[in-house]
Amino acid sequence: MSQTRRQFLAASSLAAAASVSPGAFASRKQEQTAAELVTGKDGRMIVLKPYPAVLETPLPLLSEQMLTPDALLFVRNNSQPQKAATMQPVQTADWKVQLSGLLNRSISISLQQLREMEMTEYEMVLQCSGNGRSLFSKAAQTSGTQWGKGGMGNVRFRGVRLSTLLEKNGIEPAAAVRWVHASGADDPLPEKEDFLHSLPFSEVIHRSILAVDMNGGPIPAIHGGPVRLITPGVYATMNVKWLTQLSFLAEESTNYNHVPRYRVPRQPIAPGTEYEFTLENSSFNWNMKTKSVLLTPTEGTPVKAGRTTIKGVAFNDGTAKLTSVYVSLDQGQSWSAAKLTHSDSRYGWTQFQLDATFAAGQQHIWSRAVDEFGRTQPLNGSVAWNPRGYEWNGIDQIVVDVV
Ligand SMILES: Nc1nc2c(c(=O)[nH]1)N[C@H]1C(S)=C(S)[C@@H](COP(=O)(O)O)O[C@H]1N2
Ligand SMILES: [Mo]
Repeated sequence: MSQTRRQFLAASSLAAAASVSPGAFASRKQEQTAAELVTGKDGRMIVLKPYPAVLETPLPLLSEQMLTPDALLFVRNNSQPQKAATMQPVQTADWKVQLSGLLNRSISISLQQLREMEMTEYEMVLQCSGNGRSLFSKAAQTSGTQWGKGGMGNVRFRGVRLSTLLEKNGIEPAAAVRWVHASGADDPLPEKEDFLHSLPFSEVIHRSILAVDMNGGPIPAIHGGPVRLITPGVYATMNVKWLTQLSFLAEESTNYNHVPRYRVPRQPIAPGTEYEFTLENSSFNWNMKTKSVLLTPTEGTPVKAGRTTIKGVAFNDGTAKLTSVYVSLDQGQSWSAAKLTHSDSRYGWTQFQLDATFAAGQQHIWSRAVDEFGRTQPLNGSVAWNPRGYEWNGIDQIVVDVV
């Protein structure tokens, strides 16, 4: 066990009561609510997996506010520290992040040192790259947890910019550095590797932060506290939780969580095609694709005939502003521009809404976002089908019963 992992265990006494061992679920899987699995989570969340915890947010609950409340933020863990099943912060002052690799010197930064440095805050969409995976599976089965559309939220992370951290400590990466390998203090499941991703150095040096706060307080244990590497605009898998190690290297990692997992083929493939992922023939989940998601009405929940307000959210990778979200009530024959409420942050999501009048029967509702680069959503999201079902961004299409 690593030093930091021991610190984590020692520090998490608050969480001890809530922690559950990996094998404990076989017979009572269905009985445990999200609130029982992760102390402080809202009991209305959808439990996709008990351990490591995977919790999805019901869509209507995301429509009620711009910033997603902590208790409703989705959870996705491949592995997690044993005692992390809580929204409590990890009370440890002696947490350390090692910086090593092709640097003029290696150092170890403590949580306390981080907290004393200049901070940057991002309001940003956190979205699992597997969000919407079950929609790909309609074209051909994909592997992995079959997410609906609620593996996303809009939150604020605050922390120290990577560039600031290096400068203030007199650290100079060698010219050969291309990648930053980030890893956390998870306890991997048997036979699995530690969680690690390589991030492109040139892109993250000014954009990424070593975050210590989320939504105004210390990052909750389940969301990766006390220190999480945060890069706004990218898929959430790259936001490594329980950060303990950053290595500055010339080569990209071949850790199993970086290849073959969390990658998509560089060229389109037909649904159902098998694919041997390599670093060369595939891209790691990175900048988020332009996307809109209808939140209310919600599929499966009948609505009353008459006036209704359609609500949803839209976002992209933060490199261009969202210009429009169009809504169609007739399966794409005609489209109306929805009213937009932008976040103050380029990385936050945009809320959209449109008033409509529904007659009794089946009502189709579609939504499509467009940004300043002209990037939008494909009519058939499965043109981007990939074996692990990442990066769904098809035009959102739902049918609701009007009664
Ligand atoms: N250390 C570590 N970081 C991790 C993961 C993990 O399993 N271990 N899962 C990643 C994935 S796939 C996602 S979608 C996000 C989920 O973040 P959240 O649980 O805070 O919503 O964390 C990412 N960071
Ligand atoms: Mo994810």
